[in-house]
Order: sequence, then C-alpha cells, then structure tokens
Amino acid sequence: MCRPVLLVLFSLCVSSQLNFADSAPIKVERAWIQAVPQVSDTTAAYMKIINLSASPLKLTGASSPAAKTVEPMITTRKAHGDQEIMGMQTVNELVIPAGSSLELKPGGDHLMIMGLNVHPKEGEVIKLTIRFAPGNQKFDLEVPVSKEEPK
Ligand SMILES: [Cu+2]
Repeated sequence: MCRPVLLVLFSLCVSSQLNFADSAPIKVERAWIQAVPQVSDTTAAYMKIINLSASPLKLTGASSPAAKTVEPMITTRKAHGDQEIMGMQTVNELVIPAGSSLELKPGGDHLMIMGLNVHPKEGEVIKLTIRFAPGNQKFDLEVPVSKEEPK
C-alpha cells in the first residue's frame, strides 16, 4: 500500500538532486582570457576556482562558442642539459580539493582555447562553460579578454 507513494517520493528526490548538481558548487575569481595577436588561433583562460563543497571536484573540460575546443592543461618543465624546457600537456582533469581552490595562471595550469572562431580583442567578453566531475556539473562564465593578468 505504501510502496507506490514511496516510489514517487524517491523519483522526486532524484530529479531535484540532478537539478541541483547541474550548477557546480564553485566560485570563480579574477577570470581572464589572454589577448593574442590576430594570427594566433589559440589562447588560454585563467582564473581562481574555489570549491565551496565538502568533497573534491575535478575540472574535466570546458567549451566556448568562440572556439572549437577548450582543454585543461598543465605546464611541464624538463631539464635539458642546463636549460629548462617548458611545455604543456592536456590532462583529463584538474582536481580542486574540498573547501580549497585551484589557480589557473600563466606558466601553470590553464584552460587552453584552441581553434578560435572569432578573434578575441582586449575588452571583449567571451562565454565559457566549465565542466566538473563527479556528474555533469557545469558553470557558465563571461570572461573578459585582457593583455595581462587583471590586478
Ligand atoms: Cu596549453
């Protein structure tokens, strides 16, 4: 007798949880996209992402109407003789520990924006949707284009 009622309650609960999970429990500070010369079809987005939840979040990717792909990358440094060679590498995820933050900055972790459809000019704003795991949590941003890190 009680069972159908319980099932209904359960499904209501599941769907409201899914809605909640759609917007990632984060706060973003000082987001900016690097202004690049006209000939360049790649740039990068930088920001501080603060994880407001009690469990770790993984930044797994991003997308923008302004570009074909946006990927999380790390900067690598390799010793080559007495020189240090800097490179970068795409990663599947960047972890943001619970209650902590992840700093995306030049010379460090970043979101690489590749295959620009439009050329981002200084002062413009670019739409960026960043994605997090677990689940399919998203966060929409409007990121200003700047020549250097905003103060
Ligand atoms: Cu890169």
